[in-house]
Amino acid sequence: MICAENKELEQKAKEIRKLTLTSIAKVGKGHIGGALSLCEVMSVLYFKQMNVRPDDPLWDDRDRFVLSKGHAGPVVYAALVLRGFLDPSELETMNHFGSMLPSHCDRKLTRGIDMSTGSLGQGFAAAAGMALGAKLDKKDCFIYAIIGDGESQEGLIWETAMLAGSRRLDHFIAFTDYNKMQIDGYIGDVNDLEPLDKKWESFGWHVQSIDGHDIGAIDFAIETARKTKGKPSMIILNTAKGKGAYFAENKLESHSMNITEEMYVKALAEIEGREVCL
Ligand SMILES: Cc1ncc(C[n+]2csc(CCOP(=O)(O)OP(=O)(O)O)c2C)c(N)n1
Repeated sequence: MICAENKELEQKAKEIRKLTLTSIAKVGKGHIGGALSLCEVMSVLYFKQMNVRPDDPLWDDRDRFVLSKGHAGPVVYAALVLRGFLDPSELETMNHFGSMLPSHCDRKLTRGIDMSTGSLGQGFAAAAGMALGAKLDKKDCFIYAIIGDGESQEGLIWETAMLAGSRRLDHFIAFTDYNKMQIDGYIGDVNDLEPLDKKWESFGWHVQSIDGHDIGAIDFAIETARKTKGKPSMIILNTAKGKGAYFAENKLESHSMNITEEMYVKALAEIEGREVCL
């Protein structure tokens, strides 16, 4: 039973990966690396854990989701399309002038987006505000947020960590996309975060560190976080930047790169498990 459910979520993650790759490849360039590292967590959130209503995206009691590393917007759009918030044809307009799907998330433009993000650190702070507001209103909803490891070099992340810990925001569940790379280098070379788990613990958070591409581990970690009382939760997702696309996986240059038709066709075939002759 549990295995069958995980298989379905793995399939959804694959669909999210394909749509993310396709939408960025159609534009010809974009932040592919930090989007592809998130396909599994987006699958578990949007197809199991999050209490949302595609036909009523502003429903007051919904769980909220904030992609604080807003440059990975395409992976959220892929999940929103598959979950029924957006029409698939809208993806074809992504990042074009006048599109409702800009490269970075914008809550005023896109159905299902709870916060505009792109200036690193700010989305996370806004998400903590949502969690505090929900607590004051005695609402039972959960607030989910994803931050990057490069983003974790921002001071605002740690101001927010301090606030959420001291206010014991136990309906605030955050993830760090720990792909060990940022825009211009390896995290360890630019400004090392280690020991990352101990840092979050010292700010009063419940911390779990897992394989960020393991659907079962992600699901179990969220279940554990939801049951944890009196502390916000940080789930450190150990991921590979560019996961699943041969030209991007674990490559520094995948942060934002050009994608040719040939690269796209080959990568899509690999994700689908097909042979391709070019
Ligand atoms: C406040 C701010 N400073 C700098 C940037 C430029 N910037 C965009 S993405 C990025 C690196 C982010 O790295 P990370 O959070 O690890 O994202 P990932 O590698 O997972 O895509 C930077 C510095 C920004 N968007 N906002």
